[in-house]
Amino acid sequence: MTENEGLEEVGPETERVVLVGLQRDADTLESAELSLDELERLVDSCGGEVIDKKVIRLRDPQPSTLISKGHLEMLKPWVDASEADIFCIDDDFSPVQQRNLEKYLGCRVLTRTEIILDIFATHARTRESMTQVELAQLKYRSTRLIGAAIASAKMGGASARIATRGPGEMQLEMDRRHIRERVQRLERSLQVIRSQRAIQRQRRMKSGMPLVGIVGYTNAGKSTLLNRLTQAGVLAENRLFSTLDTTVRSLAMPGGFEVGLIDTVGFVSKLPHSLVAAFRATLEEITYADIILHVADATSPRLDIECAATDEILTSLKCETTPRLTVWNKIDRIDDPVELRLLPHNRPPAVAISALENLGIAELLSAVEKMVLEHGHMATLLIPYDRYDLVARLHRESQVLDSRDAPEGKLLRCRLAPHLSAVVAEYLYTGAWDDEEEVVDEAYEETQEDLQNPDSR
Ligand SMILES: Nc1nc2c(ncn2[C@@H]2O[C@H](COP(=O)(O)OP(=O)(O)OP(=O)(O)O)[C@@H](O)[C@H]2O)c(=O)[nH]1
Ligand SMILES: [Mg+2]
Repeated sequence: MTENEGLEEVGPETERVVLVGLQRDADTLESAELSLDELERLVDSCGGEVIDKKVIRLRDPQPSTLISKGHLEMLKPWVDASEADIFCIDDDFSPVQQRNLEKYLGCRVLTRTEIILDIFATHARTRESMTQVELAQLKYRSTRLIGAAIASAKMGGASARIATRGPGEMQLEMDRRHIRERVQRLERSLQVIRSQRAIQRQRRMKSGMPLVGIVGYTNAGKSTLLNRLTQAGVLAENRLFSTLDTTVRSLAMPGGFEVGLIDTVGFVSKLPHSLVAAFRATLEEITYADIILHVADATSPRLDIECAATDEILTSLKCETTPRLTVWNKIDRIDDPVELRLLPHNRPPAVAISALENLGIAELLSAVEKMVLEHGHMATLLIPYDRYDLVARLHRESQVLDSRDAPEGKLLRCRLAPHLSAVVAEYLYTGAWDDEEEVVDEAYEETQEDLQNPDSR
């Protein structure tokens, strides 16, 4: 029973949150503090108010409470004095540890993962992202449903909000069988979403437009960059995880040809596995990009950690070999000329820009164009002798790797510049290259079929 029972709802009160960072043996105090600052921003993003925060050394994690008895005795009066509704630790820990901490401290205890899941639940707008978030939450919470999570959700009373959103308390109380059924249903609808995405993707691929994926840590300025380049009108805000969906817009390169630019969900350190798994359909778009733009906030105090987290997630998506351009953003906030000069030499190839203040955008565009041209698709062409103009153009505007004379015309192997793919579509060659069995792989045969019969798929 709460004091307010029977009274009119007067709008949500902000929950009071205290944060505890853990400095493990491998961490410096500074890195633990920076991670805790990020947790503060995460809590802020889901509407909580951080009252106070502390870093403690974690030498010997306790199986029952994670934190040692000594530390707990020190923390208890601090939690009481701050009148906190939520005690949040900057890490993931077991449901048993969570339940014991709640019993001892007398308030709700949350993991970092629960905060991130809650932000996703608050920001999800489309059917796709809502389905993905609900799936991630159910999977995470079902592993913690040994009474602890329910007790935890109840502990805050009717006013508890953070980490109780999404699948509501009622759903949390469903038995495991019900949860399993719901998970299966969500997985099925995600499967439908994935196949719809595949169809859209195929259409884009047929258009021959190269794809450029914008990736990077949350709040790096990805959506601001997409808006700057294409007037896409995507929401860009100073809060973590503004974007949970994928937007694709076409962008004309200085040379005239178009690329598809993709903006998508940002990354964060210790991104929960359940979220990566649930957001596979969204993240998958990146795996089809011909080029990746890694946007990084050049002014972030956690730059190395943020870049490493991005690298790690790209590797887990098997994108580590996709050609990558580092885009150092927010240079309007850097005054030191030496730092500015050095930036493009860090993680090359790289460019330095300000998406907000429109600095370095021309350089960025030419760097993207250069990369797209360099890494254009491989193609084998048979050009009739009366189209020597085309052969000359290919030599000029694409990279011709090999050429030989055949009775019907000139055979060329080239890395095709994207703007030429439509021009030469009718000359794609599927026969054998001299003594080789098959020069052209299945992909080109499929392309050929698609070009002749665009409605076949
Ligand atoms: N000073 C400065 N701020 C920038 C720049 N680019 C983006 N920002 C700000 O950084 C914040 C985050 O920008 P977003 O474009 O939403 O970042 P994002 O990478 O899309 O973030 P998520 O979608 O949350 O992952 C906003 O407040 C922007 O105004 C820049 O070049 N300079
Ligand atoms: Mg965004």
